[in-house]
Amino acid sequence: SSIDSTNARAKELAQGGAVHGTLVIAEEQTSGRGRLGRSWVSPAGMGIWMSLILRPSFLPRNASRVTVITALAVTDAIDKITGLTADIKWPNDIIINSRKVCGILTEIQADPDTIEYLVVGIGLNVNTPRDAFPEELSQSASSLFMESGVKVERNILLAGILDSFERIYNKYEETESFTAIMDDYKAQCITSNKR
Ligand code: BTX
Repeated sequence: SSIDSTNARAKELAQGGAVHGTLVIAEEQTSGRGRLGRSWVSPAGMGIWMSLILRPSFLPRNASRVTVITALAVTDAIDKITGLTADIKWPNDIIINSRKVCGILTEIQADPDTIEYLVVGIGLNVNTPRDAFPEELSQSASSLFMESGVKVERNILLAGILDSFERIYNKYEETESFTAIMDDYKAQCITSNKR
């Protein structure tokens, strides 16, 4: 129900041998983390705060591709379940109407040619009302509820994200071909060809 950070917990579990596909999900994070030591606001009961443990067969240098796959899975599920059109801001933000609704944090433990484990953290503002964001995020952050005016069943969205993720990830792992995935990413990426 409440945890410091699902990414931190997932890394502990992975270190202890948790299997590929283990999911850590919380109603609330008290120290949700973004990249580069930044924090992620994760109030109780309003969003999806989760971390997936993976043990990929591909090389560590391709680990960042999981962020791309995750971004596509999240936008696909948002589109299918809410009808909202979400864009991707390189490399790891999901944006609707110029505001951030989701961030992705991918962390790996690897040696030079093997990934021991990878943790992909997803923070998605689902039913967050405007006044639940701190003042400093009032211009930059949004939620699916704020954009559509409709509350979304988080379990259904969660299932949709995992379903899309599994489809795209498994196809990549089987074929090791990233071209089609990158084409989809570029088509949705609002930072392409911009400074
Ligand atoms: P980021 O470093 O790209 O973005 C962090 C920045 O986004 C913050 O500095 C702040 O400006 C803004 N921000 C913070 N909270 C929110 C929010 N709820 N909505 C919109 N903007 C916000 C992005 O990092 C990666 C975030 C991953 C979060 C997930 S949640 C599950 C998992 N566990 C964990 O500790 N982190 C990940």
